[in-house]
Amino acid sequence: MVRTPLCDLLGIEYPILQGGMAWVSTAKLAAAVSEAGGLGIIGSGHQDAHWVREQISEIRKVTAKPFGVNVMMMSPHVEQVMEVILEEKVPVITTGAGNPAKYIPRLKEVGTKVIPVIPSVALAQRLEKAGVDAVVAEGMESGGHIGELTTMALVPQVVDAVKIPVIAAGGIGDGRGLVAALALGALGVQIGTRFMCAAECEIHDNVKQMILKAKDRDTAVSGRSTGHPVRALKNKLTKEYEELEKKCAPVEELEKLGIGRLRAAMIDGDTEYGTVACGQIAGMVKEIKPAKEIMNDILTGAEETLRALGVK
Ligand code: TUI
Repeated sequence: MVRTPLCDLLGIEYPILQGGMAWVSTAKLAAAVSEAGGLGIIGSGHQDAHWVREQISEIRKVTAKPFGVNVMMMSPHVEQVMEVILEEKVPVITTGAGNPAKYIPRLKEVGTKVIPVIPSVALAQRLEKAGVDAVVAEGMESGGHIGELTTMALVPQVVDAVKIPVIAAGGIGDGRGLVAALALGALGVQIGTRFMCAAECEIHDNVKQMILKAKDRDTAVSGRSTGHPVRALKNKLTKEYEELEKKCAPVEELEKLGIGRLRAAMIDGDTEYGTVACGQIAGMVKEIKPAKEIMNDILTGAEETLRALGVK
């Protein structure tokens, strides 16, 4: 089975992290991934500290294995969420959409491993100096808030620029992607979209069905002009965004259009006017199955790929 030094660093069996997706990655999904030998990650998004504490309590009821919490640095609750993470001595945090440097000393004191998601070499280097344990280099094939570089271009440049472990994310959904990431020098992968169609994932069924039907060109990036580009499945909302951006609509108008839309998709199942955030590999997701089977598919796929390449 595929194992790397990242497994020892995090106390997991396989070098697979499940993306900490807002409104998607609940304790139930994260527990299933951790139980299957990966690192399940609770996505805290814009949720408050109380919600995060409850989710940590939920995951601890069902698994004794390591887990993570993703902290969205643009959340209005970020300070209080970090306090909960410190109090609960969460094993691992990942961060997104910003720089967690100021929290690192206190997190290290309680033994929390800190793994920021980064879209560039410069930020990876800055955070390595600040003492992070690893980085997730996330390419723009990902869903949700994205950077500018592709995974293929970003990962090897980050690998060459830092000494800490690099985890690849963006456009990875099966064993071939895992092997490709390892070939680029990553010690593991973070996978989001594939786990949205896990049986344990609690998002609305409309979203799962839309992903199952998606083809390769069905995602679009909205909001480039606001400085916060978001990849999601094309629908009436992304069409409206496109038209407003073409007309050079004011940033406030564009931002107003996005408020509450992620929740509308994931919880209420509004696949027409909600933000159905997901990555470009949506076109490869063909079945809903338990997280353990998804993990097995990825791992056996990786072994088959290595065999086909003649790697022992
Ligand atoms: O964070 C994500 N994906 C997300 S966050 C999210 S909620 C949201 N919705 C609208 C706007 C913004 C967020 C939905 N999906 N992925 C990790 C990620 N982090 N991608 C890009 C970044 C990033 C961007 C800039 C990380 C650091 C950064 O640094 C800026 C700085 O402070 O230097």
